[in-house]
Amino acid sequence: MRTETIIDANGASLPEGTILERFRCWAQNASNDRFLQENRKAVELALLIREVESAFLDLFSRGLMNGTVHTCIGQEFSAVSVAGGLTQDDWITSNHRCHGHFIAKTGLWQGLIDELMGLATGVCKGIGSSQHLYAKGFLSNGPQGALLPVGSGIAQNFKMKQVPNIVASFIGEGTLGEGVVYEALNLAALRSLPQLFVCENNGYSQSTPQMAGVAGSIPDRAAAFGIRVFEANTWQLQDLFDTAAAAISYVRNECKPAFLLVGTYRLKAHSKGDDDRDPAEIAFFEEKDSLARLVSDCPSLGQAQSAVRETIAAHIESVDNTRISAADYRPDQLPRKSGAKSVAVSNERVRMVQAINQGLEKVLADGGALLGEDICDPYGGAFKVTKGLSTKFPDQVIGSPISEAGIAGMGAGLALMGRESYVEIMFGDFMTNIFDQLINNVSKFHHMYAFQASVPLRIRTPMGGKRGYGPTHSQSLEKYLLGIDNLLVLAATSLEDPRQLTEALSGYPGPAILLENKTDYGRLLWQDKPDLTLKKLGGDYGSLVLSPTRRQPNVTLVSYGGTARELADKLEDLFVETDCVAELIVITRLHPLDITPITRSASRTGTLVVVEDGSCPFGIGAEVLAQVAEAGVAANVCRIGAEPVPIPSIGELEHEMLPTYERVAQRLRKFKDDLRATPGTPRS
Ligand SMILES: Cc1ncc(C[n+]2csc(CCOP(=O)(O)OP(=O)(O)O)c2C)c(N)n1
Ligand SMILES: [Mg+2]
Repeated sequence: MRTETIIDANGASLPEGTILERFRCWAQNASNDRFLQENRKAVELALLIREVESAFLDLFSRGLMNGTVHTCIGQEFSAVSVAGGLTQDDWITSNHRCHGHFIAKTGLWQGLIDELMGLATGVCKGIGSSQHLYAKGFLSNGPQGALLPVGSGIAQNFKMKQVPNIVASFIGEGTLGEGVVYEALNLAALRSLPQLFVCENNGYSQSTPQMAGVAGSIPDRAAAFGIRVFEANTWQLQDLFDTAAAAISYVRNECKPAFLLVGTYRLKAHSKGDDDRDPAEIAFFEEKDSLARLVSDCPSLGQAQSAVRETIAAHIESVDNTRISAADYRPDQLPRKSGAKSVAVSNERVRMVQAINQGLEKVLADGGALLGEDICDPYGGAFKVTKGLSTKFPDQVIGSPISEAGIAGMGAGLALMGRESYVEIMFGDFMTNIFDQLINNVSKFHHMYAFQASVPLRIRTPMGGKRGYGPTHSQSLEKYLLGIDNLLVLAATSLEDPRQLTEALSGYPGPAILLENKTDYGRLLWQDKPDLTLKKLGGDYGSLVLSPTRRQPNVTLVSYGGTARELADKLEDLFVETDCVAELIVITRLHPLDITPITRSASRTGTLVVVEDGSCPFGIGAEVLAQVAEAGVAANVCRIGAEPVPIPSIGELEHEMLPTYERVAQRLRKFKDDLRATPGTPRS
């Protein structure tokens, strides 16, 4: 640790270990005289960025803009040096401090201004505003680190297409605290992806100085993955531009990731006005600011700055104040229609696991990608669903390290580039690890990027217990995954050939989750039984209805996935044991739910029982019953699910905690007894 005392411009001493102490030697030694002569355009671009952002601060201070704004004033040359080396077909993924990256890459400064003003002429129709920008070759998002694996996916797509393009992914040094950063670095290094990680170290993460937020060495982090590190700063401009160019050509020519660490300083507050930094420190860097110095040393640049300022002001004066309407904004990508016709289901004699495998093979044959942990041959996945696929499609089946968020993001990047991508999460329990990708990235891209982006990503995962795997490998977490905007959730069941689902999904532009069930994998697909009729209702992902052929149903039983199959297998036993003649409605599309077949059946039987795999509170049953009530159907209702406790490994105890056939039958008997004790009106 250096102990040199820092004296500010007024002779006051600053505490040791400050950012000023760390960064000032770069700023002090700067000399950019020759840089301007050869890089006039780059300097003018930096000026444009600064003037646009200065206009933003002005508009915000006058209450003419909504939300927030993070300016890169003082850091502009970082964006300009990197974007200058990129082609139109290269991509940038960026963060909250994205205006400089955006203007430098796309040139769309007017659309950016309109965006922040919330106008329909904005690059994202005013929907995303400052942090959520999209244009060909560019996307930014606010959650720190979340776009890094998406960038890895875009880079993976370039590699698969064998085009010489690269992705530059910007983060700040504070974001080095996020785990997903390391997942992306690892994935990019392992897969040798053309991705340049650009870390803009401005010494602060919001209010937290680097010393309090980043332990150890920044370059050593990337080097530990075998990633080549380049370092420069925004005070030595020639070196910055040379280093950025060298890093870009390394990534492009070697098709390998690199890490570019750019020392810099933001001269304005973190966002609009939050700044607790030492004013003497800010004054020091203002005085050393490369752009201001170039302008003050060069009168013609000063004139250029005034001209840009006027052009921006004129643009702001002349904007068209039209805003996107609610009607234009509202539509999502989710399928909601259900067809009126139903068809009899007749399945091939094949096991569920093979049928899923064949569905995935078709996806790959059509150019899709498959990512997951341990999915490659000879292992073929923890449940053997992907067996043989990596041998047949070695370039499209990507075995990954244990990085659920990383591969979900990578799948999103591939999907964003138009490649249908399936990601296998080995156990449904680990869907928790991909929540940020689901909620803040893939489900949002379509709307927040003003309908310019679609993400045909499919996340497949086995849910469920009854195999003794214990508390963290047996859960049915679907209730946490349902109701996410613009995220389709399907539940496969061995009652129906799962290829129907993968085939229907191949034409679906949005993101989807495909839930499978561990107990279902080994089952033969449902085969006709004498006294039961299985029909599939029309429309994509239509529900299934299993009805008794000779008796009149007196209970509507609703379930999905492997449990639905278990109940279907025992429907006759259920009658014998409980006197319930059940019509079983099997929901395939869990979200958005098609309530019609359920209301139709429940209004005939007068009794509705929902069986879900997870625990009942705030679950699928609650949603079904709410929608049935809203539809005005009166019925006696009952929910059956797992006990609200972690699932134990002990065989017998596990079965007591889960909605097995035995527990469903037991609960139904009690329900009927209760109804007999209080006859009369339906209890919904
Ligand atoms: C996951 C997440 N956590 C917290 C925030 C709130 N936040 C926005 S910017 C920021 C600081 C980021 O610091 P750094 O990565 O150094 O970038 P800089 O702002 O310095 O450019 C924080 C904490 C966020 N956007 N995302
Ligand atoms: Mg920072």
